[in-house]
Amino acid sequence: MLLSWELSKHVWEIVEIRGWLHTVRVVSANLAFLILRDRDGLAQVVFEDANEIKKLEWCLLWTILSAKGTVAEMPKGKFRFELQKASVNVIRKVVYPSPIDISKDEIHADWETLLENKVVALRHPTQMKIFKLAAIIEKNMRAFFDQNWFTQINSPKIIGFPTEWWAEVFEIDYFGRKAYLAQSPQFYKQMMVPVFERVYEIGRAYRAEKSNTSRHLSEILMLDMEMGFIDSFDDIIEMTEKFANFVVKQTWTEAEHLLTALGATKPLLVDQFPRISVDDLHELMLKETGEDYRKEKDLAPSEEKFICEYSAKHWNSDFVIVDWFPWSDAKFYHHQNKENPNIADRADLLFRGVEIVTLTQREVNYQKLVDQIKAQGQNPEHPGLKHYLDSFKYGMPDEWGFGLGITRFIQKLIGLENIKEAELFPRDVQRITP
Ligand code: AMO
Repeated sequence: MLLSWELSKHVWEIVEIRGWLHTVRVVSANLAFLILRDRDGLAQVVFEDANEIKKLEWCLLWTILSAKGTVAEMPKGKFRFELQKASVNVIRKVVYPSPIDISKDEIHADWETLLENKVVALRHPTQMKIFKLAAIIEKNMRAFFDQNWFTQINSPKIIGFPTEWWAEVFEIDYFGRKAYLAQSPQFYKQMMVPVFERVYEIGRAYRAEKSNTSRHLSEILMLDMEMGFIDSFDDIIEMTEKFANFVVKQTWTEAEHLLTALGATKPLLVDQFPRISVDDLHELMLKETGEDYRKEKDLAPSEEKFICEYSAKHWNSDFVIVDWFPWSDAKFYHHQNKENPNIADRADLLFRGVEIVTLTQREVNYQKLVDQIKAQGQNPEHPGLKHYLDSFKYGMPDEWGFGLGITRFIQKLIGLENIKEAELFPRDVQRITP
């Protein structure tokens, strides 16, 4: 049994392929064209025998079948290789009409209909390409960290204290106790630094996002890394630049056919990403657009969009780093800058209009961390914090790390309008099915 893409290697041989009925067009009693879909793509099968064509009667989309015929090379047409003089074996007939038509180059259905019928929509070749590509991107992310002596970990997703603060956390009833769905593996990846020194995790994170935007989901796929024993903030920036360069270049080498078919354009890439501080960005924004965000602690979405466009135009880079965020907006695990206590040792990596990575140096001094927790009105004795804090008592080196929203990165790399298009079964305020 061959796959559709293998036909080119068997011209004039009799071969068999198997898959799902994608479309069938009966031209006459003695001529029918069937398009069969398998895991790798589509293949055309031509029937010239009335008895074979009869077997296809009442077979609807998704009928499972195998077809045997002679491979021919076609000088023109959509399919360069096809099966001719074919016979068919109907393995499992489908008699329910498909809820959406996926036989065309594009799915013509509104967003809700598409999401509601995801089970079928995912079988469309464009959808298949998106998620094939997502798998390749994720594999390349792993490859980078594996090559740089990181150990992969898996941390719990039901936890005792919200890692990224109380806003946007899902509280759950855990056998009568209060628990939370992990917003990130933050505490756990830090606790693993004294064990492996360099760790990474690719896993689910949960954010109770009430806003229905094109860049937020309630369940996301995140890449988290954490490393000890580096000398400065610039070292983690350099690691992030190398990481992004590696993943983009490797993905383009490996999957250019998928990226091209999806209409993706290769990012503008430089070895060292342009950097701008939050304050300078506020000033630049004011100067260029008249919008004043100088009193804001974080970046406004319009500023993220602006600086990405500015960077592409003036600095030839689709990636841009914004650094020196105000200390007043820091999380308790962030490190306060030594020279300037008004800023945190934090930077965000922006890509094509959105923040995709937050990276920070961590506070590793046990007493200072306890004080920072108290300063934010929290109790360091909380059982959900105790074990995290313990790890700083017993030999924690200076350490840094980042969290990257994989789904957002895939969205922007392919150029998808909505983040939901980059998730198989997206979760948002309305949707917990399919
Ligand atoms: P942060 O909260 O900034 O940092 O999250 C890191 C990255 O995750 C992505 N992201 C989201 N993507 C889609 N929908 C959402 N609701 C959503 N929320 C976050 C973004 C963001 O840049 N613990 C820190 C990281 C660290 O310091 O290591 C953290 O979680 O791309």
